[in-house]
Amino acid sequence: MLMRKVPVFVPASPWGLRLPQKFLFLLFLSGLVTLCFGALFLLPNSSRLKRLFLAPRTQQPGLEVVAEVAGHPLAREQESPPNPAPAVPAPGEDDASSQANARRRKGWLRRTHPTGTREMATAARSSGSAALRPQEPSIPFSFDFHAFQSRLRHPVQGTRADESKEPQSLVRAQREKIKEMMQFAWQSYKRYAMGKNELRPLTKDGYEGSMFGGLSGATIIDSLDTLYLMELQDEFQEAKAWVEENFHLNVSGEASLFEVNIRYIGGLLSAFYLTGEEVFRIKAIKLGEKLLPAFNTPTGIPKGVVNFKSSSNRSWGWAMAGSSSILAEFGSLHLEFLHLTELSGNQVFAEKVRNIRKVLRKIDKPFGLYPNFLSPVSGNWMQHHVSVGGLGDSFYEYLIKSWLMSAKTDVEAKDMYYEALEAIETHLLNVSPGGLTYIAEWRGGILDHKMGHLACFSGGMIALGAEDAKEEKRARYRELAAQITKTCHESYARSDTKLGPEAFWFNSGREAVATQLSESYYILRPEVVESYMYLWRQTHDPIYREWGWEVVTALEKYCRTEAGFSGIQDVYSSIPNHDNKQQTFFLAETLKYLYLLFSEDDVLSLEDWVFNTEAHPLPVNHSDSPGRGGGQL
Ligand code: DMJ
Repeated sequence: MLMRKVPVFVPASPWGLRLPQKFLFLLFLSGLVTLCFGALFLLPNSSRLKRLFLAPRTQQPGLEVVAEVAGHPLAREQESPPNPAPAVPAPGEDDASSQANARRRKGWLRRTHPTGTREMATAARSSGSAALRPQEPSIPFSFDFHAFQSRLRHPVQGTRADESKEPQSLVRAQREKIKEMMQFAWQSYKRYAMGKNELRPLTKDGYEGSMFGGLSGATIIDSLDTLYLMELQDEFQEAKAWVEENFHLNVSGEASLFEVNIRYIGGLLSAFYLTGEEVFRIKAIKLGEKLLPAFNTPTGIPKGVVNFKSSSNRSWGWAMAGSSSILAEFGSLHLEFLHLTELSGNQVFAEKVRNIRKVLRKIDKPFGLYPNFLSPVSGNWMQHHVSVGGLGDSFYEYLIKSWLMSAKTDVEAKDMYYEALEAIETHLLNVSPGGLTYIAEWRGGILDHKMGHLACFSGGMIALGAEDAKEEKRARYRELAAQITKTCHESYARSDTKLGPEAFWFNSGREAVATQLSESYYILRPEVVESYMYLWRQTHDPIYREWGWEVVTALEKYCRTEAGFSGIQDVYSSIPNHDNKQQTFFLAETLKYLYLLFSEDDVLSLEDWVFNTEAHPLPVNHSDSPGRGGGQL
């Protein structure tokens, strides 16, 4: 019996069966641990697990975003990276920050070359510049920025002229002067109004206005691509840092669908396509989503105003007593909305604008013309006022540009454009007794013999569309574009300041001049220089650069103030009465088009880009290029 009482914890012998069992068990356990840990690094979509196990600062800032930009599946589900990029310090800050700034600048330069996307990604990673703010959720997408950039046919900033051969060339000096104007406009805005929508240069303060529903920084977002294009690196970084740190979308006012789309969404989309910086893509899409309630109408034709707080909509009170949507407003969404779908994978944006097209296609057009007021409830025209100036203008522009942006596959847009142009030619086009060609306004068959400054974009539009017209019309459209642009130049040349009035008439022997003070103002608008730019690219006739330079000279003389550029109240008075406003489109459009007028044709080549109506370049869908990934455009 005693013999049976062996203590259980004493091995029968040191080399008995229990020890090898233990050894094997330990071996198995350690193998299991190694396998699990290794899996963290080997399995796809493991970034969340990594974050659990690795201290945030051991990850490279922005790495996942860069992977996402390159279409890497690893990043699809990632949340915002833990270390957002620091804001760029203002010039004159301490040494450490200027070194960081210099590093960022270097990265920026490398990112400008479209074929150097690998370098761009590296630069974005090393500067942390693609990082999002922690509260900004990522939006999964499969857009391959690398493939997109490799499809561009020209470098964004053009091939470099050999400047050593022509160091003092006139055109280069002119371009530099325009760049200096942009720098001055930006610095003035930054100094007195940073973060506000616009600068008031006389009172040296900022102005918010009521068009943007509480969104801020309209000048910043409208300026991003111009700063980038002009290689104003420090200024571009300042603008980008503001977007990263301070551009908040949780606002609750009433906004103009049109203005938010063309300025904010257009500006953010361009900034994304030029740089690949994720922050611009995310904010463009998020803002696009905030605009969608405008489309909640029986026809799907959006109303002009959207309430960001209640997600309700309404028409402008002045639009047929609040009953109408405006042709130029709902007709100028197509380019941006297709790109929102392209960059988000969300079909809703494309569906909204395709529906607008469908409604317009179906509805009867008086004499083939498109009136400016349409009921979003019944889908009927509310008044027969037709104009290629205000209220109508960019609707026509977006038809021809939709055709071009689709790499000439959107035949419906093309047909609609040429049919509309035929009708305009037949019913609105006139030649004055003095031989000036102009496009009048049409009110149920009666003509107003006037052109608005806004209508002067049409010279450029007709030039842009001339090449794809029926063969027998091509020369005619080229000539028409040149004639209209000449008339718009006359409206400048006939004023004391050599700047053009808001509207000019062809009546009783007075031609291309405003007839009352209320139409004599100039608010830094771009349409005339926009046409000079397109006509220059089409003809290379030096007259367009001469005319463009006249505008530069006049802007310097009459619109430049101590603290920025300002509009003037009367172009017929050589003693300027400033309106105290530096409009955002002066930086987005007027200065950009002037700069392009004095640049080579392959800078933002028209083979690669279409400009939205706020001059923000959006890429053409080169579907014939290898690597094209079934886009929406
Ligand atoms: C810009 O905001 C756009 O060009 C728009 O289409 C019409 N007008 C202004 C500039 O004049």
